[in-house]
Amino acid sequence: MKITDVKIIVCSPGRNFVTVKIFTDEGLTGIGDATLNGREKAVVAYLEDHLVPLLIGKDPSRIEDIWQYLYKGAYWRRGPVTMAAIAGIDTALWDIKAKAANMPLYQLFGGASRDKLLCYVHAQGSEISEAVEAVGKRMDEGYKAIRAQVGIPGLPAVYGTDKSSTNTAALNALPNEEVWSTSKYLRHVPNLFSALRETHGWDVELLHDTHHRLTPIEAARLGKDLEPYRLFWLEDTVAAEHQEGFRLIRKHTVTPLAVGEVFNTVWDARLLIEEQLIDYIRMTTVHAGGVTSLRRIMDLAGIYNVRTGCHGAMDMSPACFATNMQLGLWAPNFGIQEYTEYTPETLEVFSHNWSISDGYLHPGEAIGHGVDIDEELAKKYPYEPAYLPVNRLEDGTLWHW
Ligand code: KDG
Ligand code: MG
Repeated sequence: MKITDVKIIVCSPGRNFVTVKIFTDEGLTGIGDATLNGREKAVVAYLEDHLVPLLIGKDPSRIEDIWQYLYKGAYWRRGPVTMAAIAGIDTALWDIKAKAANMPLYQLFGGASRDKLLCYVHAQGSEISEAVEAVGKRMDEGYKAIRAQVGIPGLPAVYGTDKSSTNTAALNALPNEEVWSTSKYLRHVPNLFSALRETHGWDVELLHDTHHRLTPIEAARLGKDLEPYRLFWLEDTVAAEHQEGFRLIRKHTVTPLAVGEVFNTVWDARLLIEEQLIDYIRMTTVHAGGVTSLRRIMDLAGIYNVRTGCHGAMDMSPACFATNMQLGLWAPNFGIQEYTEYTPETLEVFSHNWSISDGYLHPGEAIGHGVDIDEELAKKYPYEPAYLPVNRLEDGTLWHW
């Protein structure tokens, strides 16, 4: 088999998505997600100018060699643009390999380790009472694990509490500016989880995302303050360029820690995993360089009792989400999969095979990873410039968003 063509398809059926579609001389095609929110066109240029020309005529079954060629052969390794581009190609190649074998992708990894995947959904409110009600609604829908976020008194809407800033195709051609105060946040968040346990009891798993805003000692404080409420995980407490910072957090709290949605290679997580400084690794197919590398990272994590919890926000396409699920079905150390609903338009453009019931994801038995793109329909939703927000402290200092 030979690769005859590679198309890069950009569409915005709710969010911008970059999709790699690989064609072969035997008629098999595969798709992969290469979306990098807010930097989509940088990935498109990297793919079109530098990677696609290298692929024409190559044997698509030699996935490992192609991955190594694209990673090592560039000389300039790592980074979100590079790794998202490699991921798009790698995922499409795995899709083709599974189709050639006439199997769902998870079978190529060694088969299923479980029947269904526990997932978590989001619930939020501008005030505690609203967030408590939102969590209750999610429980009524059958979800067993829920990420809860709440507005902070004295601050305008913060991350995860205002749908308009994070959850729709971000509406500004330039980034929104939000305001942040760590001390106000640290004082308020434990009240949310106290109210949640008081109202909803202990039979629901609760998660929380700090979105990289704390220092290690502040994260240690938050982890300690949340201990009485037994969270499933506390996510992204600190910006993790400084992996050693987690040693300090770990020393002070038994609240389980999750991190990694912005990581690109195993090198971003090696120390965290090997020293067992985290409990869940959040790396996801598209931003971690595809199936070839994420599978290795998951295996490394498993050796050190770190479980998976792939980033599953709606700013990665259904091709990424479905591939995460294929890996999740296999991974012996699967933990949980984030699930945020796609727009109906997205699900029309990307045909899919998964279903959800009673708080679990069912990846389905479609051949390949199970997602395809309707190219004609995709043309109806052209790219829209959109940025994630930025954050400033109350005195104007630029902070982590
Ligand atoms: O593009 C950034 C989003 O995917 C991110 O803000 C969502 O933190 C997130 C999460 O945990 O889903
Ligand atoms: Mg997050």
